[in-house]
Amino acid sequence: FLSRPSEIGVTCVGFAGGQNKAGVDTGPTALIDNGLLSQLEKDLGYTILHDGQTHTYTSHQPAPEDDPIHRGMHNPRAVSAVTEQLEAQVYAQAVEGRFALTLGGDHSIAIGTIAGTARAIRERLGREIAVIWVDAHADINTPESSESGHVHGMPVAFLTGIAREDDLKIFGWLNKDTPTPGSEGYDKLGGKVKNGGEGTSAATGVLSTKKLVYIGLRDVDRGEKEILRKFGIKAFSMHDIDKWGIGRVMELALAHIGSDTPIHLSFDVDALDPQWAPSTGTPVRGGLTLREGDFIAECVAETGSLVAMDLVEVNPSLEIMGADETVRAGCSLVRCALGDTLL
Ligand code: Z70
Ligand code: MN
Ligand code: MN
Ligand code: MN
Repeated sequence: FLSRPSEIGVTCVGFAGGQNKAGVDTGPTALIDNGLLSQLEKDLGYTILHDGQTHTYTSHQPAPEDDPIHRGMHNPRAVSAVTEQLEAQVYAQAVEGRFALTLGGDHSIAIGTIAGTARAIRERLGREIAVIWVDAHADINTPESSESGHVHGMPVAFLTGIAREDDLKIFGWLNKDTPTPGSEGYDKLGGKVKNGGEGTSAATGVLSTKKLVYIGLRDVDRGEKEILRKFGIKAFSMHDIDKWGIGRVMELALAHIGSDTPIHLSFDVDALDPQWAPSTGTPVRGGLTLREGDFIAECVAETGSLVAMDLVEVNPSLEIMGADETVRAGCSLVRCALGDTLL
């Protein structure tokens, strides 16, 4: 139902405000300087549409003194402003049938990319997207469950509607087409009051909790585990990968999504073991090998249903000795997702 896109629309997002370590904003430049876009163009034959900029959206962001902590979140208005702009950019690529590739930046930017892909695919194909979230972390904290206040640990909660925000300056744009919290049948966070069946709760957002699959988890907060259980979200941890092997895990993950479903792949480079990707804000040992990461991307490419990808959390200023290796690993993941290693 999808033809292989011949064009890739690239968006570079130099944003670090979803967490507290400087340098992740230079991730896109490092990936491009390593030759990523020319590899996709020359080796893989894609037409690249890129404005040549790494967007920092500075004119859209409030000054730090105008962005105080809200519900424990750091820089909430800045994250909201950046992701709102990014949503429109990714939408504009995907609605034209281009593959939407976004280079981050910290993972909070997925609020914008996934919302943009979801809107474009709904409009262009009348379909709901699925998301494969590859990460050491679940990034599904609500502002209240978060211990850090970093919004890069919350994007999935906002996208699924598990977390809601009433302040129009903060993610108001994200909720405009979904039910108002507190309205009939919905609780204060926008979750459905009634049981969603099979003993799990339901939420409404731009992404359905049923169309979400995690791979690579190994550092999940207590509150997040509760959320995953409550909403019955499909997750394959490193334990599952050790137990079943990455081949079986990918079969199960793709079976959960179902065939003929447009897929957005959101890949946090910290899913890889620090041996291959040390230059990232929150490295966690016991992760994916580079080959397993590439294999995940290849399997998703093989479905022919991949419409968008994020590559995030590459921070070349951390573990400088390993920065090159981390950047090369990131480039490899993107090339694999675009079919490089398929025969
Ligand atoms: C933790 C939090 C996180 C990435 C760290 C960590 C989240 N659960 N995500 N690094 N990429 O702060 O909510
Ligand atoms: Mn992440
Ligand atoms: Mn992570
Ligand atoms: Mn954090």
